[in-house]
Amino acid sequence: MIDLRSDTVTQPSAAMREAMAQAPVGDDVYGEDPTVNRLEEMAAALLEKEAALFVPSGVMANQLSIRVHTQPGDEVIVESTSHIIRYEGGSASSLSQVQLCCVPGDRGLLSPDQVAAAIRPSDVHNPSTTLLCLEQTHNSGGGSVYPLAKIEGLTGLAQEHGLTLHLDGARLFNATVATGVAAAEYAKGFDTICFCLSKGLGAPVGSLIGSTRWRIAKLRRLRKMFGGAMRQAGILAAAGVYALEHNIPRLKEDHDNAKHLALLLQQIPTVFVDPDKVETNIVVFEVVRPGRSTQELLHCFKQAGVLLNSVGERMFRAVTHLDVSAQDIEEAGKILSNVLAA
Ligand code: TLP
Repeated sequence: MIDLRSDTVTQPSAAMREAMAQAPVGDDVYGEDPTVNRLEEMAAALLEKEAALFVPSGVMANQLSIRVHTQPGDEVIVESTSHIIRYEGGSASSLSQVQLCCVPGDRGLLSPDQVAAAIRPSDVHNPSTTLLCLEQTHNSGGGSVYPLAKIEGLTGLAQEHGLTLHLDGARLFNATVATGVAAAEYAKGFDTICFCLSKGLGAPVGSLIGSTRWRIAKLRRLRKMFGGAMRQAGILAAAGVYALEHNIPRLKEDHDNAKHLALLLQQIPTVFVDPDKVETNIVVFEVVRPGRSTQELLHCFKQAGVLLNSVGERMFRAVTHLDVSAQDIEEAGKILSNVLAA
């Protein structure tokens, strides 16, 4: 089975498991886990932030960040198809009691004009717009990369209006590898920035949030409150240390594989895809063949040996990752072509 549902499906390698088995550990709630401390220091250094916090998931990283920046009743600007609005179970409204102002972007990317129009004027009737959240790379946008200049425009605008800024950088390193821009450059204007270890970097668990020392202290308390403080978490953090040391540059292979898959898909008459828009490891494509439902198509692909996710009516997402080789991509292209010709 060629599993292209997500880069979250990656298995920890033998070397990563070995690093986990050997990790020195302690009780992280007491701040005594040397491997967690090491991972947090590595993340802070990569992001050039004062400190970082290890949390169990990307959703928790986003939700803790929203909580730390807002008061109940505030409004948070997000892109309409962002992970925060689509895939986090409505948690911003239940855990932080904020409302989300959804602005539709171009492949997930917002412009400063759009954000400026969404910021509420100060008026007793209006919610206070206090936070802008961006996503790098943009998942539903098809792995699109926010150019640094655009980020700088948005962070500058938000700062002028007194907004705080959070970056959901679940796939931040896909952006750094695609563009050559350092993670710290992208991180600069953000008050909090998170990235995931459990996607293309191949670790089984975990995300990191980078910020100032005082905000990380607040986030640490909130993490406890949200039930995300862990004990001998070094066993998990060791996988993260390994991932940061070994698995960043190889993301380029995933990007090459995604581009190649898009080129193969483009040759199928019933598929619409633009390979020029594939910048990182996500390929979103449309099947324009009427007659079979999205679920039926997913089932047929699976029967033939390829797992995909749907992201809309006859819209599919294929994500490349470290457990998928160039040969698997050739094979997947053939399988999808045969299924759609049948
Ligand atoms: N994305 C998952 C699903 O939840 C959709 C995937 O398969 O792509 N931010 C972004 C941009 C993400 O893509 C994800 C996961 C998260 C946050 C949440 O990370 P986890 O799953 O660790 O909570």
